[in-house]
Amino acid sequence: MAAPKVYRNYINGEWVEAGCGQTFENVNPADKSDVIGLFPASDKVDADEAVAAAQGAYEKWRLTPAPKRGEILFRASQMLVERKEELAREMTREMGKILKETRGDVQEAIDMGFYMAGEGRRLFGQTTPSELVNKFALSVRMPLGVAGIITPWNFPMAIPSWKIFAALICGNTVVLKPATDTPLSSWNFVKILNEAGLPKGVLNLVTGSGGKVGTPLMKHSDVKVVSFTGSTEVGRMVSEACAPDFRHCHLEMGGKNIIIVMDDANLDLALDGALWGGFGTTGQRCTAASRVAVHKKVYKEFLRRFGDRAQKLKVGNGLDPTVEMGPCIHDQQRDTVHNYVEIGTNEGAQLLCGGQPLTEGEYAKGSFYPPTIFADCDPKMRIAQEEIFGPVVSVIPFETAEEAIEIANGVVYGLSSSIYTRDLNLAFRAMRDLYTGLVYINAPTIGAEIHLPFGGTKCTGNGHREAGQAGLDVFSEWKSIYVDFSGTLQRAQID
Ligand code: UN1
Repeated sequence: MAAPKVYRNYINGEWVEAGCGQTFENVNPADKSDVIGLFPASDKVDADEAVAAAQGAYEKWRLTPAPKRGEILFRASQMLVERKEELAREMTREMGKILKETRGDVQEAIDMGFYMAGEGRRLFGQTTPSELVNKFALSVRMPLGVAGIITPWNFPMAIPSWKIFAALICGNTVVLKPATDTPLSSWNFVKILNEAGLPKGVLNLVTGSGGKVGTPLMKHSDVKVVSFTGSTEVGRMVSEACAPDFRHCHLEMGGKNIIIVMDDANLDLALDGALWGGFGTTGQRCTAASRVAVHKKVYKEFLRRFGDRAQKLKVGNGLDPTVEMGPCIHDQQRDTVHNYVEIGTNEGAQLLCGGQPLTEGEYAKGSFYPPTIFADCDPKMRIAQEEIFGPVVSVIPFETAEEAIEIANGVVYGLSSSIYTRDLNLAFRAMRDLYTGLVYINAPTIGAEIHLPFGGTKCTGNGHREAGQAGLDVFSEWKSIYVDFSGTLQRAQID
């Protein structure tokens, strides 16, 4: 077998090894013998160098007209379009999700690129009358400086793109630390952006572990905003690292999302939604529908059909076009999933299907787990409360819409929720009362589009949103400007 390709960090316009010379393997979760490449196992020295490069490039980039910054983003997005298929294939190989989904992941980056490129000619502020005569008032967005961006493995290009495109268009420079399980997609993304014409130092890439690269990055006093997507534990660390000197941070963490199926729902549609929401991306989305609450009147029928269809989903290597669900990201994640299945069984939930790792034949090569459904769950069970991040759905029976909404809101997270009903009044009540950052009516909990705010309430986030206009708020600060052309002293609130 050919030796795996060796990749490098990208710092100040150069491809460089980690200072310590160490590397780590990027392995295909569908076939662990397939080593995709060796990536720099960087540490604080490399992170500091990248921050210094980004700091050095900041002043010039800040003063580059936003429409010019937008042109580079536009070019990069066009290059993503041209290379979409190859980028998606490489992503499936390193992350495992099926090709249709990795194409979607690249598409999400393309959409965000074009959207933010357009922002180069908008970045709207306000112009507004002053309360005083011959005085002019306006507000403008200003960039923050160096942005430290720490991204997860489940959306290896989309999530870096949400953060990086927004950061760059606002005039910040960036150091990206991607997940160790999926560095190739970030490497591809950074390469394309630089080929599109970013000046050196504006976007830097440092691969390596959270402890060795993420921690020094989040603690660095020159990193003026940290944007992080990942676990609640690490999110808390980011928050604490930024708190002492009030550097900004944007956190996007866990979810325990729900689909509510009412007795008047179109059951075929609800089943399609529950399967896609629960088992799409092997359940490894923050937005995954890991809970399905079903009205008692349709509970039995829904459960029977849900179990039948879940069992028929074809699990395997995502590069095979007939496969519907790929592997877990690695064995450790699969063990976590299986551990939760044991917890659920001990809690008294009824295992309807799945529940054992897939280890025979071709499956032995990778980290596979089948679609798994627990029936008759109590909403307080751990499997109905905690994020599992795998193909496990907990089904909860209920009797009234009020009860369903209480169940929906009765978790520490608040990312996404959904209701299937034909009752317009109830749909509007749900839109008002579901306390999540995303609400879907007659659609599953996944599938957010890039031009609306994305994020969640409670332990899912820290009050910020990314994507759309809200994403600009993470990477800029408002400056209100008053121009007095009266030639006299005018006192606001007094004269
Ligand atoms: C995530 O799960 O971390 O709405 C992001 C969705 C995708 C993004 C998911 N557009 O499911």
